[in-house]
Amino acid sequence: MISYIGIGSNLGDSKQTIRSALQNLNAHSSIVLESHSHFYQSKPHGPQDQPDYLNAVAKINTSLSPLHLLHALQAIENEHDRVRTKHWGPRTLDLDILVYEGQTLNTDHLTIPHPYMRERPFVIHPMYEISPDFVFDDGQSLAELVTLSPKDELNKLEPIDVL
Ligand code: ROI
Repeated sequence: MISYIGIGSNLGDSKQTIRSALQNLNAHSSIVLESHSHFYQSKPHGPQDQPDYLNAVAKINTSLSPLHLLHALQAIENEHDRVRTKHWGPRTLDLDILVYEGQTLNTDHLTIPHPYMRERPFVIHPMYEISPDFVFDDGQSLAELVTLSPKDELNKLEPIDVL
């Protein structure tokens, strides 16, 4: 199944952390990394009293169920010594399931599609870069969201070798 993963970091060496997280995804026996976006630097959404973020989006192919995928992502977060002191506070690594092919889910642990993704430029623009034709199950296209979403908040970094 195709799934898109949002990746964020704003503590430590974020570029190295995201690069390593992409490698961890690809190294998982039930995950194939299909593609990933450039890395984008952005101001924090929500609480402003934290460092700028580095964000990227990965497209994966996986045989894991959404819940098993969530657990695999949490294991990768933990490998990166994720410290999370407060809700919406700074973190070394954040991996979010954005969408999972053919699934809508609304549980305490997991909501798919990700409830805030459509209003977040740091998700919309990187995802559009790798899947410009993507359309949500309700018919809204990523292309339309991109026209509504300010891109000037994002600073696209030079490509780096990941794999
Ligand atoms: N802001 C940005 N720019 N990038 C993120 O990944 C991010 N993640 C979050 C909050 C705190 C909402 N803000 C963010 O969880």
